[in-house]
Amino acid sequence: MRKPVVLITGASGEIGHGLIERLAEEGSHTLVTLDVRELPAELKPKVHRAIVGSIVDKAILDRILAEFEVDLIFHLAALLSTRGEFTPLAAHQVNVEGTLNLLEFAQRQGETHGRPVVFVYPSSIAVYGLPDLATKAAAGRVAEEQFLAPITMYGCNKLYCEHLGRYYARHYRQLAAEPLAGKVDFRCVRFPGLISAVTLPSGGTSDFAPEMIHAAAKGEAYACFVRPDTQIPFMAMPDGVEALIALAKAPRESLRQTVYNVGAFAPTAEEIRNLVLEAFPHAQISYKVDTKRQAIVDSWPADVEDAAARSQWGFAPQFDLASAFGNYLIPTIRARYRKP
Ligand code: AKB
Repeated sequence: MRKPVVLITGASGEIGHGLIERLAEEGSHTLVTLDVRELPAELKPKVHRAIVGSIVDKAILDRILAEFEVDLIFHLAALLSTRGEFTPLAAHQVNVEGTLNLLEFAQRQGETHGRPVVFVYPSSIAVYGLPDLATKAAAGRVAEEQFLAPITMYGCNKLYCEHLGRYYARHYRQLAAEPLAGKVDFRCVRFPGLISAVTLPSGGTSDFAPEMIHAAAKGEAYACFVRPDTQIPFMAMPDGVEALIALAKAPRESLRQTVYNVGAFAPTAEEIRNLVLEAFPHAQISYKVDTKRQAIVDSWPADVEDAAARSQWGFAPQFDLASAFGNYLIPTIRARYRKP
């Protein structure tokens, strides 16, 4: 009686835009979206239902449970690191309580239709907490089990939700008379800074990269809020979307862990600036370091070790630094702001 669908939360955000385009292109899923903001008009024809509401509203999730049969969830809704530092309790409510609501929703879906619900969850390099720059430089490419000491509310939220997902997948109500775990097939990628050519950055601390490019393309001066030597891993948004889809499709038996690093390239802010100046020679890009946001980015790894994702479910980013800029970011962003 219930319509089988894929549920995407946070669908109006940076990742959601690309994910909806790709899944609609594939055409093999009926999409239902949930976001506190209206779904952008250009995406609405690609989805079956665009619900405006919050993941913290259990009544909305109950209504979705009653109407739709969900086998796959992409849970993208989150308040990112910078925004979360201005409203830490709101970040906890959305990022943790909202995610707990979604995990409980997935559990109930699995109990009603009898199949595991694949729950794809984007975590972040924000779960890492390198104690100082010397340790960050020595650590190089950080593995999933290293330096898990986040210094932002967002990073704390993401790390705790990784554990929540593992609990639902393996240990849920383990003292019950009947086994109830296993209804939620939790799968998580820890994203680096994602750079989209299509959507504008929204409240992240890795946003200096996309902000710099978009400002140059608009002919606006930009003061980068981190030092020139600042290095963290990044990824072009299309590769982030492909990673979510590939992880969702991976055969259960091929996955030997629940949380995976994924990376593509790890430039310094100055290397990004140089690439932007190559494309926009008149761009005015200065540095005005925000020491507090700098401290957040300095706690994140210079790069990540992602061999497990590559070997267990075939993660393979299409874009390296040069092609991300040359073939995706610069041409798409330039076209976006080209004056008619
Ligand atoms: C942020 O900057 O908060 C996010 C992230 C790195 O997860 N883009």
